[in-house]
Amino acid sequence: MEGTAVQVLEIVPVFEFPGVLEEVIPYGSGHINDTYRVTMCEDGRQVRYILQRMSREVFKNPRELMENVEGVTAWLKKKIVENGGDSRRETLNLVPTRNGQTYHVSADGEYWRAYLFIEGATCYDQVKDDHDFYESAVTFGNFQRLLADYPAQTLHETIVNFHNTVDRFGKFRAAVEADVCGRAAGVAEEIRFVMEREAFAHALVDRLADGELPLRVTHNDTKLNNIMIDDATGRGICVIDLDTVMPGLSVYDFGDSIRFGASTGAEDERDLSKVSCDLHLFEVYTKGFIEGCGGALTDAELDMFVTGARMMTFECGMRFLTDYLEGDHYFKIHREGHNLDRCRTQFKLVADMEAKEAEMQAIVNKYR
Ligand code: ADP
Ligand code: GN1
Ligand code: MG
Repeated sequence: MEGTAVQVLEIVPVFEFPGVLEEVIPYGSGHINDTYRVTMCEDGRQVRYILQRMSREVFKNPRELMENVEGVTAWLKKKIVENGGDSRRETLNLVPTRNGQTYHVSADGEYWRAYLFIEGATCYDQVKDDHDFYESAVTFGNFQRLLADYPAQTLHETIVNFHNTVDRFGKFRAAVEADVCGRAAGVAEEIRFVMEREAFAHALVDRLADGELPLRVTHNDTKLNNIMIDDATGRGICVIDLDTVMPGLSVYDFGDSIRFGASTGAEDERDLSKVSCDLHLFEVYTKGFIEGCGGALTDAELDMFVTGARMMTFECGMRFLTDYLEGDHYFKIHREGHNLDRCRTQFKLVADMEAKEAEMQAIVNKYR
């Protein structure tokens, strides 16, 4: 079997999914893992699960990654139960393998895991109304609060220097210099955009280093499609995609949500005239996130919210461009130039946020 890709259908029987298999389909629009939705027929009713092949390109130490997921989900479950919530819907629940493991290593060396499928809730790729975005903000803020006293020293750093924008800048520069695909000449304008902002790349990292900004347990990937909104109540119910829960800055979580959700266009929109930072959505999210964090934020953190939004957008654009230069090995792409399209929307947003900085700060000041 070594060297041959193991098919998803061979993996289904490994996990504790009672009943008879009805269907397995690729699912969701994440850029990292291979996600499938499994439907079983159990006692005449359909029961669904999420089955994922974790990206080996991205997660170099899947065992440690799974230790984090186990630890964080168990912690959240305990808190949810204490608060009288429904722990089968308000946090991810790992489904074990038939021999009691939380993940499976297939013959081709891939790592697999399964979760209960959260029913009656939706992951949105774009904001459809203010209310959903507000709910996502409260839920992400609340998530940070629930993890405030998590034993951070037990968390593995699943991706080292994940939001170290200075380190990202260095890797970007190396990718430009190596130019392994010969693509650099075609993106001179985008490269210049990054180079002009070398000093900016330090704005958060330096404040973390000098102790001005506190290190917290954060999600680090707070885009709108990493949260589930209840179809019946419209409430944010569950934060998903826990692969990057690590010590980080509160403004990373705030900023990444703005980057994705407050944009008037999709992350990969090719018509850049459709892409800008919507100040109304920025306000909606700011209000919700501050409420969700429940007074835990310091003045220094609130001072950095606007920078956080710009930084996460800049960093993500730089990451997409790095991946484009290196031949698209990190983010999944679905068309030629996809990572370049994504990079361009991010840089359009960064420029827009630079122009709107004073207005954005005034909004943060209104809710602090
Ligand atoms: P990636 O790291 O590739 O983004 P995610 O863990 O975010 O992977 O999963 C991809 C998508 O699968 C999500 O955006 C969501 O639509 C769906 N998904 C993941 N977990 C669940 C779940 N437990 N219940 C329902 N849908 C889920
Ligand atoms: C990836 O896994 P997913 O699709 O939710 C990436 C994020 C980026 C995002 C850009 C582990 O998120 O850091 O911000 O794409 N996740 C990882 O859309 O690198
Ligand atoms: Mg995701």
